[in-house]
Amino acid sequence: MNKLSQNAPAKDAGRSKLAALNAWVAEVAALTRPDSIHWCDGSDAENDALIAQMEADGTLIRLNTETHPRSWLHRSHPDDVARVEHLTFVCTPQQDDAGPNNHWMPPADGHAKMDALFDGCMAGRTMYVIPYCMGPIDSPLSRCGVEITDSPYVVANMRIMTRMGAPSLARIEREGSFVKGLHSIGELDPNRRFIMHFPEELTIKSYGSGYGGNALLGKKCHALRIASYQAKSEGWLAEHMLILGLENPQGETHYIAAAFPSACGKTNLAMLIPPEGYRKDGWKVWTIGDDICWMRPGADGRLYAINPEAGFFGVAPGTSQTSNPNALKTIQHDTIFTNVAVTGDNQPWWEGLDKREPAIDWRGNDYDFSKGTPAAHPNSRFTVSAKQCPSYSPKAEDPQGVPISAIVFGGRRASLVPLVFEARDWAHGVLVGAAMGSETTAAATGAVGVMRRDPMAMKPFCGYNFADYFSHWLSFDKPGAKLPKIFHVNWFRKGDDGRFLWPGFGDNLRVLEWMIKRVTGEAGAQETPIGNLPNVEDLNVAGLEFGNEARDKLFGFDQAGWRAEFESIGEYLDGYGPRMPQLLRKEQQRITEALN
Ligand code: OXD
Ligand code: MN
Repeated sequence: MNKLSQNAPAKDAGRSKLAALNAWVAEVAALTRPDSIHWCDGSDAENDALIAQMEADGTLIRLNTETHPRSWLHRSHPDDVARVEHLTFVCTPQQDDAGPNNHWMPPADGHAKMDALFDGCMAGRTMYVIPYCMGPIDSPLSRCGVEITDSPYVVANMRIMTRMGAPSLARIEREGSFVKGLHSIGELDPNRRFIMHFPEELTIKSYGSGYGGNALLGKKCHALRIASYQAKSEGWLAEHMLILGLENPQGETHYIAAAFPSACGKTNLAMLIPPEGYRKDGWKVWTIGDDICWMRPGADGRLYAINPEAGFFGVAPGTSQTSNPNALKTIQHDTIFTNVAVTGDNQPWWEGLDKREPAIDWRGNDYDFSKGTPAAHPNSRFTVSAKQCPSYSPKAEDPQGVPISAIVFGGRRASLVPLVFEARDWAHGVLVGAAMGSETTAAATGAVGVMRRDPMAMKPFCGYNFADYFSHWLSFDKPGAKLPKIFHVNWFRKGDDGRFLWPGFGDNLRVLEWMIKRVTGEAGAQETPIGNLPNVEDLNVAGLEFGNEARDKLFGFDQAGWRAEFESIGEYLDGYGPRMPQLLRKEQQRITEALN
């Protein structure tokens, strides 16, 4: 037995609320047959021992200790670098409950398939039991889970991404309920890889991958797929959204939740540094979260949100002093990098970081410039505690969450979609979210740059039928509700020459300011069938220069193009059949008529 495996199991008490947990751990151990079992307490000593073990066996490579203290590089199996949507299943008794948006399997078949893979898979390995809490440990909005895994890399990442260890176990003991997540890296064979969800059993089984979204089960599997299902039955929302606070010169802070598909700039927006003029005037952006948002109505009718995560699992390529200086500061120490390149002096490097030359590529080979392939994997990542971020808000730890003033949807759209528009009311806003489209990115395996509908950026993450999900969203509009305004943005509109028309990054603050001024009734807009668009003069564009093409495309609206778009949205909604809420269909028809 290694040093880590000598700790005692959780307080054994057949009578305590941990009985169910103890029984499940015993059942999993009987199936997977590990050499030893280690209950994670989340302590520094435990982490140090795990890191030392991973450094010794080559799982982690120490980076330059002067420039990046206590930071590590992990090189994954080259076939295991992203989420695998085609191998991700939602197992409900009725296929219709999973919906056309999910791959489906009957629960009994799902369990049988997974249990056959798990049979004996931990022989020769240590089985780690990770109690964790998604959200501040004392928040009524938080939920607990336990992940069992045979990957020490997963343990080290879960320690950063969640509130993991003894306090979570204590909460599980108090509450008695938790989400069960069983994970094994198996043989890392793409042909023996599945990520299965059993929402009605609050259970996840994941085999054959060590990649974040497939293996850190607190993240996409629990906090989105299982939580979205729980949220529907309990009257809240689990969303793929960043949360930020926008503080104005008067010292008032408005909170904004924004949904963008994976690798579309959520981390950059969440950590935005305002342009110089704004900074001088006293504007500030506070980071609450960069990927996931759980919201529920408070006693005053507003939606209150928490970030269930405790860290960032951010996309490295493109992160730079220009795009996200706060992220660069955040990842300067105590960070795990996965699949980045390294420089000659062993510093992490990725495309877009700076002009230095990488020496070793993400696979560990000497970097060969002549091949023209990227040195870092396009989906290379950093895992880092949110507390290291200079803009991290103390309100992120508030058990009550923060009140949301605006919800933003957005995607990568090279054409048609203007910079920003406002939905006229909640139902229209739900349609705007449901109709969202975006070009695919490297965050999932498969083709990149293909436009697909990605409602509320939840296409890969909604744990049940999208038609029911849209009904659930619509149900929040009831007497007494004080719902946020809903907006749509597109930072990625291109001109005829293929260049981006909007500067993006810090300048996105100008758009956020307009949104908050719409909320407070201080900014103007023109009404159009697709929603309220700012005139150029409604936005503070001081210091920016736009040619006619940029003005037209960013602030204008192309009626014929939108007519075609709404026809395609109608067809998309029809794909969900009779479960699609009539109200959404009516909204689509209302706008189609206005466009005609
Ligand atoms: C992520 C993703 O890792 O969306 O956040 O893929
Ligand atoms: Mn994400």
